[in-house]
Amino acid sequence: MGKMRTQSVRWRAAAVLASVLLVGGVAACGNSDTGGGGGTKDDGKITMGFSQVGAESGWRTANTISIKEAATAAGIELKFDDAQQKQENQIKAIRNYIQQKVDVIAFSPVVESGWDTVLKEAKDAGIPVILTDRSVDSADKSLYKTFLGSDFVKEGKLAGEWLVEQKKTASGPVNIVELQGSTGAAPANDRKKGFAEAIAANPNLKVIASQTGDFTRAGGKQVMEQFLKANKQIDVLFAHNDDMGLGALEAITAAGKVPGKDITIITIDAVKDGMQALADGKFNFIAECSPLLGPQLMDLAKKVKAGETVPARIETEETTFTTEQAKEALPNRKY
Ligand code: GYE
Repeated sequence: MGKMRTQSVRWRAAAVLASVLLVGGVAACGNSDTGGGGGTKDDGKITMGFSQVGAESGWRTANTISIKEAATAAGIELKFDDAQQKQENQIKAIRNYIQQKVDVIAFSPVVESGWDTVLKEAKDAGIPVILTDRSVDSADKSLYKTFLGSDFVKEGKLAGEWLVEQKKTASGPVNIVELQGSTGAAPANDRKKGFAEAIAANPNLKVIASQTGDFTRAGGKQVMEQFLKANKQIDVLFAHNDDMGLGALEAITAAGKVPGKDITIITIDAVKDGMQALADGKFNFIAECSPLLGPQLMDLAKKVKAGETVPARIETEETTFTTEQAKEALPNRKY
């Protein structure tokens, strides 16, 4: 099992590398879409303006590193902006990139709604946009070229299905508290939805409290403290990411309860600290969400710049982990 996983990860890495090399070659020989008439006005060098959500979690840190490293490896000049979890900062950054006439704009939208105007501005300026990690709810799909990222509904479902299986013999109510991600963010909306759909299979499973912890450790700790104060019996915590779960561990321990035993803990992401908590038995289950989107993003940028059509949706490959699987995977975990 461990070997097969490692092999498939290696195979995937090799495939990504091969496609990067291949596309790199194509882009280098192809016409520039700005030169016209087969001219080679530019030297094939691509400038990407990237607007990142923030630095709220271990996932985000790993994602930022992946994007910066992949840009360097692909020979793409990267302009990078950290929006500190604020949509207005992202809009500002995107407008700057439009003014600077970058070749491609990529961004991970902090929330789903409210992007039409700025996306239209990019389109009118002839600058292609790639959505990465999180998507937008714009009805006009021509406002962006593609969306590269995870299926967040599926992640929530996998988390819920595991719980349904664990509690299938429960004869009475199972009280669940939920730590939601940032309000309005696609992964918060979708993980909530997927989880709710899955646990509907057993009417004993009830979400008795659900609040945002903003995807941060501090948020997770603070909201879990409130949950513990307000609710006598909490059987399960579902946290929309590892960081909030890690923050909640402190609150649970401080309340004199044993995480992973008195309260079953399910999270999403599978970053190193989360995997360690799972291996230690403090978490019980993690649905993986891969932050290593950099190489595929650069590959897409080259294709889009070369005028190639790309799939409208590219889904990240992911898995799930139990304590045993976390112990096995941890030594090779990259982030
Ligand atoms: O799960 C969380 C981060 O958008 C998938 O954002 C990402 C989420 C990730 O802050 O840890």
